[in-house]
Amino acid sequence: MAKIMQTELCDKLNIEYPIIQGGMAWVATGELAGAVSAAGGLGVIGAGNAPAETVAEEIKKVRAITDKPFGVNVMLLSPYVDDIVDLVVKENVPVVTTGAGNPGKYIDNFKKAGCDVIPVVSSVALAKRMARLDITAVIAEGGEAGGHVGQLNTMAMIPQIVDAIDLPVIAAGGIADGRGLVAAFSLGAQGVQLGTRFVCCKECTASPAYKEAIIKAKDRGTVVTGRSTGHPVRALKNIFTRELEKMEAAGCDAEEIEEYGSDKLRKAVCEGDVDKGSVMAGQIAGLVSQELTAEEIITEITKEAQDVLKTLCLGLEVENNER
Ligand code: TUI
Repeated sequence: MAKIMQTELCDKLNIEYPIIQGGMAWVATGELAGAVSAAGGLGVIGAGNAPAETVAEEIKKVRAITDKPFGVNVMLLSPYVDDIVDLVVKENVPVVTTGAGNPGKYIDNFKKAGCDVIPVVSSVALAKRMARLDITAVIAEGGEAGGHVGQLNTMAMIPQIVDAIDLPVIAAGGIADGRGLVAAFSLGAQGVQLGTRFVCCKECTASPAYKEAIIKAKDRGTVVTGRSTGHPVRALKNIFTRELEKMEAAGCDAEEIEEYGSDKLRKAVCEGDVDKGSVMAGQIAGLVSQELTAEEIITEITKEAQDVLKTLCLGLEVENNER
């Protein structure tokens, strides 16, 4: 493996490749996380709104697949968040990523269990606030990402966060291949988090219809709804998002909109209802064209990144010789 792939982040997390799998609610089960970790990346179970017993089963599944490091994503808006934190600590889960809030009050618990904590942030201000905590890195997630998103885009946000904090930064949002990985390195990131690409992974247990909808999606296939409620979410355009847009345009109150959106992700992921369910996916869905195994995805990305770097270096050599 080329040394450039082995970033300080890889050493800290004890992983081979600086590729983290997004901890997507309902999608990121033990099967997916185990496959990604076994392939040398960091697989992450998405706790979402699931109760602790469910997440405990997923942890067991990962441990049956691999003894390599893995993570659990703690979604801080979950009604079970306290139970999930207790579970992660009890199970000595090596890495915790957090989303949709500030994990500050749980950090002491995580550190007692030796967890590496990696919060997701969506602005420089949030990154600076998190950097005061005892954390290992941050995931800076741009608005190209699927699911709950912030306002900034990856390209503009990553270098600003890299300059603002003294911790490794993992880039997320709009990345699905080796070109994206090299771009992230260029912006100063030490790794990438991929969500949409790993939905279309053979080991991912999401419904075939969900995967097919991503594979069929084009560049303009996603939309952000829910800005009026303060919980903007990016998903594939369908009957569900059009209905939400209508409700927002009609000035429906936040409670009614949140109520309409509830349980729709499960409907799409588990039941395969990609018309009336929420098919959360990032803008890079248009680039995802086939279902591969986790190992094939990681091998393809790292090989492509090395080829891109070689081409760039050759270009520089030619330019130097011409001078
Ligand atoms: O969390 C995500 N993506 C998600 S969570 C999710 S489940 C859900 N569904 C509907 C509504 C809400 C959640 C689907 N996709 N990404 C990580 C992320 N975290 N993006 C942005 C943030 C974030 C936002 C605010 C992180 C911290 C934060 O802090 C606010 C504060 O000041 O405490």
